[in-house]
Formats: sequence, structure tokens, C-alpha cells
Amino acid sequence: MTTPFYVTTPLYYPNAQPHIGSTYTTAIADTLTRYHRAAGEEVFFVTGTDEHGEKMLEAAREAGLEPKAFVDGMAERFSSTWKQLGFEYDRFIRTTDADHVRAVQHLWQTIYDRGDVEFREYTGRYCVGCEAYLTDRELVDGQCAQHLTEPEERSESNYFFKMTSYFDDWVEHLESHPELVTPTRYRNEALALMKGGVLGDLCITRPVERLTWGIPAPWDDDYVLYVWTDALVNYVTATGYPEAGWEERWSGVHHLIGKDILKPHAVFWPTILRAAGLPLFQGLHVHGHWNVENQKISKSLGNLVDPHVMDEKYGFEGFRYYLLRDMSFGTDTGFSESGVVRRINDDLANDLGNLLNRSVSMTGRYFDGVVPEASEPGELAEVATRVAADVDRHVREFSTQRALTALWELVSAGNKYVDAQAPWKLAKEPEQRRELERVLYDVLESLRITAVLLAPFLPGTAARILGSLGDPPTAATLAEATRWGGLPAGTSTQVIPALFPRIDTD
Ligand code: ME8
Repeated sequence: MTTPFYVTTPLYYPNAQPHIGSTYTTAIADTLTRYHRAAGEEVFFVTGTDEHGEKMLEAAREAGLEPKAFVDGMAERFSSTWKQLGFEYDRFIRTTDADHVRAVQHLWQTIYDRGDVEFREYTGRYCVGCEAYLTDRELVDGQCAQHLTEPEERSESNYFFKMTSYFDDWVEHLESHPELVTPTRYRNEALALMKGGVLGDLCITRPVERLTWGIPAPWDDDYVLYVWTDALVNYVTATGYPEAGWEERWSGVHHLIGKDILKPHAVFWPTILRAAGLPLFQGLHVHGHWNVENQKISKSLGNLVDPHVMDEKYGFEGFRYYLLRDMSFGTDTGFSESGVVRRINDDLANDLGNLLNRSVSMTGRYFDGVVPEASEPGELAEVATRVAADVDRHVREFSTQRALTALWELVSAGNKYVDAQAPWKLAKEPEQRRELERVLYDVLESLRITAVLLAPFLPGTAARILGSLGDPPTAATLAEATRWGGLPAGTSTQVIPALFPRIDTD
């Protein structure tokens, strides 16, 4: 039994609509799962919504709805948006799901029984945006650095998880297992949070007199569990925890998050897992933020970038390509519509679309649309083999940007090859017939391999390319499917409408 590839996205707060940020994270997860599945691995992809806590209660009040009715409607918007955009998750988990409530209570009761939960008086500053108490050292000019609001001073008796007592152990482990949090700068940030004395123990409850919209603390009816200590547990709930057999899926888990939620994932979550006696995740992969016109995206600024609008204007795969291609994993990137248009025009319409169009058109013109006989593998075969290996490495390192950059080396090699070999000249000389066959076979075969490697990124586009190439037989694994020579001579090709019509920029 090989380890399954299990990838998670954050559970999004359904007080806002899906936007460029949640679309980006989910698109990476979808691409990775499709890639690993194509590689013949067992995969499991989980996304969903984080529905408890004060923030959600406030949003429900504003909408004039009971919290459950509010989150039901919003969760449906998320799941239907993801389906419409073609994301193939295995489970859409909601923190109000009955199995999640059971898992959360089981896990926290375990930690409580092991003696790591303590009742304490507490006065602190609470930021509703973060759904967290912030320490003095986390404030900038008295404000939350992320939400730019002044946290409220609160005094409560609450239950605390003795999180700091796990820091030494986790710091030591993380220092000797650098692959656990990537890219490196985020591992360093997590280590600094634990070493710097910035963080205290974790307050894990809210009194029901203040908040009832949460999962009841199993040991005390007067308290509900704090929203983060509830939401993080979804990652094990989805594996079937605590029922027998859950560890198998868990053994291959990779979390994908944005840098905004590094602290709960790189500090709270591993210490919670340790305290509950559960194995750690295999990887926490942290991406940067999309900014719009140099500003953070936010509901109040109205600059969220709606994926439905992008879909209507450009077709979702054009936008998806831009997202996966333009952001270097881990760093912040500025979004611009002109950037989307440039990628569509340059990479998709020009480089890829034209290569397909001219290759298949020439096959029509010179060979009645039938794939000619292959010769010995040549220079394009060499590029294809190298590119397939590069794409594989980059995808496994979570870098869709590098993977697509590598793939486009094959596309440009194809274009350069056609320009250099000039099949239209060869076609004029009957004694060059065999040479013409060789050139066109090589280009068509490089396009087949391009489509196979592109499929996890742009499934619809890849299917159209393969359709134009006469739907050559598919192989069981990527390794076989990317082996040179998979396009059978004699296959009937057909010219199709432009893959990506050029967008007028005037
Ligand atoms: O934090 N650029 O939910 P959330 C890129 N419920 N990605 C972005 C982004 C941006 N500008 N804005 C948001 C929560 N994201 C919690 C998570 S997990 C157990 C609980 C993406 O709706 C990115 O993945 O605020 C980020 O980490 C996530 O949305 C935050 O989603």
C-alpha cells in the first residue's frame, strides 16, 4: 500500500464570497490532486467552510438570519462555485457537520484527560477579525497588524491549552525536519514565534454567556470551544478520525494555506496533534497573498476579484492559468486584469494555440489530417523528457509557477522547431517527404505530451488539444503517458476553433 496524497485547503470563512485568494489556494489543491492521480497515486482532496465563532455570528445578524440558516446558504455558495469552476474535491467539509463535532469533542476530551487543559482567569485583547487574543508584542500602535483595528479588552475565565509546554519539542523537531514547513522563510517565522516568547498558552474556550455559536466543550456545558481549536480538527475529521483506519489517509497529509494563517497552522496545530498523541502532518505549504492595486484585498474595499466575473470575461481556464503561472509560491503578487490578458494572449493564444493550430493545419494540408509515421526520437523528444521530469519535481514541491514555466519550454521548443524546419518548404520537395513526416510527427507528439502534462493545470484545454490530436490512447500513469512515441501513426487529427481567441487590448 503506497501512502495516499491527501491535500487540504483552509476551511474558508463563509462570511465573504469566494474570491481570488480562496480560488487560488483551491486551484493549487485541485491541480496537485489531478497530477498525483494521473501519476497513479491514491489521492484525497478536502476543502470546506469554517462556520462557528463570533465573526460568523455577526455576519448572520447583519444578514438578518439565524446563524445555521446563514452558513447553510453561504456554504452552498462555496461548494457550487467550486463545482462550477471544475474543482474536483473528495469532500466538502463544514465545521457544523455532525462527524466533525464528534471528532472535535473526542480530540479535546483526549487532551483534557491527559492533563493539558487548565482553567484560568484571563484579561486580554481580542481581535474579532483574527478570532484571537493578541499579545502586546503582536500589536502595532495598539492595533492588530492584519485587520488594522483596535482589539477589545476582555476579562474572562476560560480553559487554556498548555501549548507553550510543547514548544521546545516542536522547535527541535522542526529544526531537524525542514521539509515540514515550506518555503523556508515561513519555517523561520514559525520558529521565531515560538522562540521569541511572543506567544503564551492558548485560550481554547468561550463562555456560553458570551457566545453559544460553537461546539460545546465536552467537559463543561458552560463553554463552547474556540473557533480555531474547532476548525483545525477538520483535517483529521475528514480522514474518519477517531474511527479505526483513519491514520492511513492521514499518513499522506499536506496542508496548503496562505501566510495569514501561519500561526494557527505552524504553532497551534502541531502542538495540538502532539498533545492528543496524533502523528504530525507531512507538510505545511504556505503561499503569499494576491494584492490588488498594491492593497490587501478586503470586503470593505470591494476589491475581492470574483472568480465568476473572471470566468465570464476570460473563461475560467485563462484566469486559472494566470493564477497558477504568475505567483511564485510563497511570495506576494500583485493582481491585474492586464496581467491576465497578457498571459492569455502571449502564452495561451500565441505560443500554445498557434502551435496546435499550425501543426494540425499542416497535417491536414500535407497528410489529409492523418498522423504520419514516426522516425527516431530527435531533439523535441529530448526536451519533452527533460520537461516531464522538471514538471514532476516542481509539482511535488508545490510550485505550479515553476512547473508551468518548465512546460512552456516544451511549447516554445515546438514553435522554434517548426520555424527552423519550415515544413512548408519541405512540402514543396517530393524527395523530402520522409523528412516532412518526421518533422510533423515530432511536433504533434510534443503537443500530445504537452497536453498530458497540462491536464492537471487546465483540464478543459488539455482535453481539447487531445481531441484535436484525435484522442490518442491514454496510459495508466503519467510516466507512461509522457513517454515519447505514444501518438499512433494513422490517427485522424482535426483542426478545432482557436484554443484561446486573442483578446483585443486596444
Ligand atoms: O482564515 N491571497 O479563513 P479565510 C491569497 N477560516 N490567498 C488568500 C488571500 C489572498 N489575498 N486571501 C485569502 C480562515 N486567501 C480560517 C481558516 S483553517 C482550519 C481555518 C486564502 O476565509 C488563503 O488560503 O480567511 C488564506 O490562508 C485563506 O484564504 C484564509 O481564508
